[in-house]
Amino acid sequence: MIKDTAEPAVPPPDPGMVWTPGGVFTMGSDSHYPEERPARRVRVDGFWIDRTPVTNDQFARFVEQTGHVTLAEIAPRPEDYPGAPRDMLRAGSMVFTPTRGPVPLNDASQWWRWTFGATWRRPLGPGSNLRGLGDHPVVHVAWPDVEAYAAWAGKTLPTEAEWEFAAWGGGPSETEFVWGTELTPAGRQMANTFQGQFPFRNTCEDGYDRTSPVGAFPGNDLGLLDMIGNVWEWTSDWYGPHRTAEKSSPCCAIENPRGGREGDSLDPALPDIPIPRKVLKGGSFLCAPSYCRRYRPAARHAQTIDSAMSHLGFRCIYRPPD
Ligand SMILES: [Ca+2]
Repeated sequence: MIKDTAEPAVPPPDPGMVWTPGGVFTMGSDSHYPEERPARRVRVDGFWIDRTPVTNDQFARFVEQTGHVTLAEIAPRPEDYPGAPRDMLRAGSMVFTPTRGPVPLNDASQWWRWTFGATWRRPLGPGSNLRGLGDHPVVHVAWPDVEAYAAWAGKTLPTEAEWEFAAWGGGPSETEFVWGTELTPAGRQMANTFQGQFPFRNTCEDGYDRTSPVGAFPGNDLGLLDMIGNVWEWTSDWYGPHRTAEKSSPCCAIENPRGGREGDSLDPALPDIPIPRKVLKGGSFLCAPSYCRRYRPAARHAQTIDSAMSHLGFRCIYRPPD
């Protein structure tokens, strides 16, 4: 039985949150990237979710009230990063930097630049600021920052299943895109993604070369904005392959899955840096047909919990108390 299909009488901590009635949907995909497999029936209980990603204005209020210092503002400790050159152990974050021309698309170091002094307040590094970006999603926030924000707001972070169900608008999940079968139906841009030739020529047919104000694109059936594109969003699930044991049987859906185990989320390619990884969802302004077709609810990405980036933000949920 699905809990909480009807909105509970007790309100969420923030009246602007959107109620997502509990339900069953197809999570994952057998038709796209391997990490999205297998498609399976999943059931989630109802919850409230932020209508938009957390904005710079909202994050500024949190910092003002709590004095929170984000991870990107703190120099990494040498003992946490054995082998890292000392001159790199300064506070900073990863900033997308377009290349001059075509580069191998399997080498993200070509367009990601570790930038000293890049923080949520200075999204492009020293000399940049938040002027005109108050209603854009906050970026350069690592996992401890989003956890601290959620605790302050009396909320929590969604699981991957909750996030994916909400991205579908709590409804059918059978088409490739939330809005149908085409990325740009009748030429209409439905989300902030990347047009042109990645990563050097962004033609900005959607109007934005980096983040966009939340709500610049159409909402889904629940009225949720920017679930797809704009910025990737943190979820609370530890990253791991969707377990085959999780594959649903014909009769039964998997109930409220909570992701993998922390110890299994480490990146096997980096054995010397055992930093666990969470699942990101939704894609960003850097998703492009030629590079990364992750502007779909089933798409997922692994992110080490200490990492902040210029295309990574979050939104919160609130589960009704038992
Ligand atoms: Ca764009």
